[in-house]
Amino acid sequence: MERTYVMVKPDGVQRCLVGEIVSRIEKKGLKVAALRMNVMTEAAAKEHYKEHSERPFFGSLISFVTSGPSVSMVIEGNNAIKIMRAINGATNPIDALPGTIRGDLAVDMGRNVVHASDAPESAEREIALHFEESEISGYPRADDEWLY
Ligand code: RTP
Ligand code: MG
Repeated sequence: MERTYVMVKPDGVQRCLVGEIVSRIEKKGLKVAALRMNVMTEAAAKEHYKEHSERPFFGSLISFVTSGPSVSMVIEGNNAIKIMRAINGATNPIDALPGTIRGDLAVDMGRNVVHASDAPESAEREIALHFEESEISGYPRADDEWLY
């Protein structure tokens, strides 16, 4: 089973989209293995997005992502990393297909509602940054045998 880090960004929380987003993930067949709402610290946000630290939008990205509560999750399942990227859709909502979270629920690049790790290395790094291993549950889903 693969794990990935997913966040409902502050705009998604403010727009009351948490239930909608978690529901899409659960219905797909991916397992919510950990979930928490908190305001991300500036230090955590800078570490989380450090690959973008030299980009012109870095400052506004950090202030946005720390501007209010966000929902952090560890999502688990076969191919969870690629599947979550597909569920979220393209970074820019202009390019995000209908049926994806960003395609259905967002209109602006800087307010694109969700985040998901983009590769196994970033998933491992981001999960370790935002969660203790003891916070991640290994419970079976009732429908596991039908999903797999
Ligand atoms: P995320 O990390 O948030 O899941 O998004 P992503 O992988 O699809 O896109 P990424 O390239 O990692 O960019 C991170 C976030 O920075 C904002 N961004 N703004 N103005 C710009 O050119 C620009 N490029 C990226 C977006 O909000 C993006 O989600
Ligand atoms: Mg990214």
